[in-house]
Amino acid sequence: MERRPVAVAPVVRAGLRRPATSSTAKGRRRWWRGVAALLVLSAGLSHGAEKVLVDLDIGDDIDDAFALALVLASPEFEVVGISTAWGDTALRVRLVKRLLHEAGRDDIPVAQGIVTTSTTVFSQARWARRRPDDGKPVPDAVDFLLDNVTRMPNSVTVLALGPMTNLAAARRRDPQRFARIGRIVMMGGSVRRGYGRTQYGPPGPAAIEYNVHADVAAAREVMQSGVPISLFPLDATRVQLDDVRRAELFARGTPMTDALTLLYHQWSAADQPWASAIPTLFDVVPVAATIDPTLCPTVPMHIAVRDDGSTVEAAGPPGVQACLASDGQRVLDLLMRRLVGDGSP
Ligand SMILES: [Ca+2]
Repeated sequence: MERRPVAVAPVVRAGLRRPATSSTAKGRRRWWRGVAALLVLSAGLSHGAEKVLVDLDIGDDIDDAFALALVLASPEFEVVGISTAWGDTALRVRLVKRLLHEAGRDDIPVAQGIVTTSTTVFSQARWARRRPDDGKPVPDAVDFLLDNVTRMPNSVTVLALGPMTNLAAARRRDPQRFARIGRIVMMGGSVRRGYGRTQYGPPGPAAIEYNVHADVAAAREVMQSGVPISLFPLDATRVQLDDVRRAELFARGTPMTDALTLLYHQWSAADQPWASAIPTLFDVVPVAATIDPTLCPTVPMHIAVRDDGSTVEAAGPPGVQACLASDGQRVLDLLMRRLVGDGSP
């Protein structure tokens, strides 16, 4: 199982080294102190999962559902909460709650983001509506974000997998508290490569990417916020879930893979502009790369967000760490191992 490399403090390693004079009482004490320090460190690491808050526009395109499934299947993450972004955020809450229920994770809080006008097809709306509204109050996503980063300053990673409307609103409401976000891992933008139906032809030119285009001002504001940002643009995220992997995943028969199967079929049958049998798992890439950064190495860049939503390299201090090329096959292998190969009945 992949884990983020963890730097063991040199002092502990040094303390563990059995001293040459171990026959002396002093040497034995030092050795046991080293063992004790390692035990304490190990206990800490077992609880050292990365705190993540996932902000996503699940329900339109299908990649958010796969990304959330990967988050939930990965012990590297402690999910602080999930907030819904863009369009009918209340129905997205119902979708997330149903998915969490299927996964046995009703304990994870779900917050509702800002409702916006959206012309994008909510392809998985029927699955979402099957979850009755439980009538429980749903926290506001902006308050939820600010409250969490206040409670856990500089230690929450926000996985931003949709338009950045909620994040920008949080910054406008309270820039000081917003600055306590540990980092933002963002799917968005297009630097040198754009959309395209094949991964084997010449790369398409940079394009205007959906998450940025949906709310250009918000994307610009978040990118310029000074919070550390890892950016995963179209260049790195056009990873397609092929037929062979889909067949194995959909036949797996866990509650989560069953849910993904139904969501996939609603998505692929919907009357939407990206109609295709093959999902492109944009949002899975930033999640996978947070688990294993070697899947999508980043370089420092200065990205300017233009008024039309294009994101271009520009002169200036590097504001983001951007990944421009991912290892798509390894990303898919990670996803499949986590969703299919977990050994559960
Ligand atoms: Ca998304």
